[in-house]
Amino acid sequence: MAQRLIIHVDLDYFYAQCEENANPSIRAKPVVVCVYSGRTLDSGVVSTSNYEARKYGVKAGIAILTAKKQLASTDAIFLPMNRPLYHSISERIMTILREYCDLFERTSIDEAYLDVSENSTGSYETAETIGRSIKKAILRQEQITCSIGIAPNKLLAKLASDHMKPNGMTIVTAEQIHRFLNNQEVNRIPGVGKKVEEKLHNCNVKTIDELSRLNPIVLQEMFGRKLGTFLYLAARGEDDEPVHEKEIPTQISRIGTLKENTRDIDSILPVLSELAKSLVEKLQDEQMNCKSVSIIAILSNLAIHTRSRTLESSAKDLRTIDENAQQLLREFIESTPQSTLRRVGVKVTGLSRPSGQTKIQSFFSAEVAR
Ligand code: DCP
Ligand code: CA
Ligand code: CA
Repeated sequence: MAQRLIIHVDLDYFYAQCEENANPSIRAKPVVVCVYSGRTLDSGVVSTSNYEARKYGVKAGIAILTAKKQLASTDAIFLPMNRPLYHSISERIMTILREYCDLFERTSIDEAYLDVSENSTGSYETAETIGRSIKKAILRQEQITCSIGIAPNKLLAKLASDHMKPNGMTIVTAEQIHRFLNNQEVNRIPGVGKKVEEKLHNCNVKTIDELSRLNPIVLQEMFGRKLGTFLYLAARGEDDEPVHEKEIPTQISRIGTLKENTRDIDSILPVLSELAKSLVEKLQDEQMNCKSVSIIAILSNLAIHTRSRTLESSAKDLRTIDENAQQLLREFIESTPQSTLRRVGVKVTGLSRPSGQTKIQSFFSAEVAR
């Protein structure tokens, strides 16, 4: 069997890069994407920023007000989050990525693991060529840069993609693991948060190298069996987590309780729309379409009723799902003159994930072989 080879892709300053592409004139300026809380004009936190803004210490999680102070001397651009834009770009990029591997696992809006063991035939050289092709394809089709890590497992691939940002590519072969990990800080290991870091610092462990010198028994005593073992192996660059193809769920639903029991359509519709919105976010996150929309009505006597309809074609947009849910609710209320609703819900079924099924790696391997 060919040795395992995993590619981890992480898109660079993702939300801010999407904004730059939507409006190229802001590209040279510091760009800050904000989550406004709405309490006062500037209250809220930074979602992300481009690398120009990062030069001023502006990064995810800091207060918008702090960012404004730090960028006061610049012509920085502050923008509200535009989730639907980032979702649709992410979705198109994930579709590109799926074509380059045997197994695919998306782990967030801007990250994915690709198991390329087979289509690279275990060769780092071929994996590197695949990495370069991925970068080229994403740049050509979406004008987005990414950072790539290539390694024998997910843990190292993730650390490698983080190693050189933005627009980097880092390869860690089995022989290079020790040198690669040596001087990195323990908090680089995914899963090592503030608490674990603090405990390790208390025993003078700051680097992964220092971590690797701790006895496994001591680690298990400090962190429990599971985390202790994970840390012991991680310090050695060992990880055998497979790249999981996420299974397609059969349905997604959202249910909410009404302020008071009612059959007044105007007071139920806003609740239903909010639920539809949250459901559509999940649907888009999962890159799925649905074929049917249902509403769930839980009456004041706790009886549960549902009404469903099949869509003309699969959809995942808010308008289609919201309009169909509203229509179903109207029909339900009209057809049940005695009913008073206590809770209401929306559900989608017939889920499918479009595209990504056509694999081009066979063509690709042929091209590499030539
Ligand atoms: N994000 C957010 N709030 C956070 C962290 C991230 O809203 N605290 C969002 C915005 C990011 C996206 O998730 O663009 C991806 O997160 P990353 O941690 O990968 O950060 P970036 O892609 O922005 O930057 P980098 O180039 O460092 O990967
Ligand atoms: Ca990123
Ligand atoms: Ca990320």
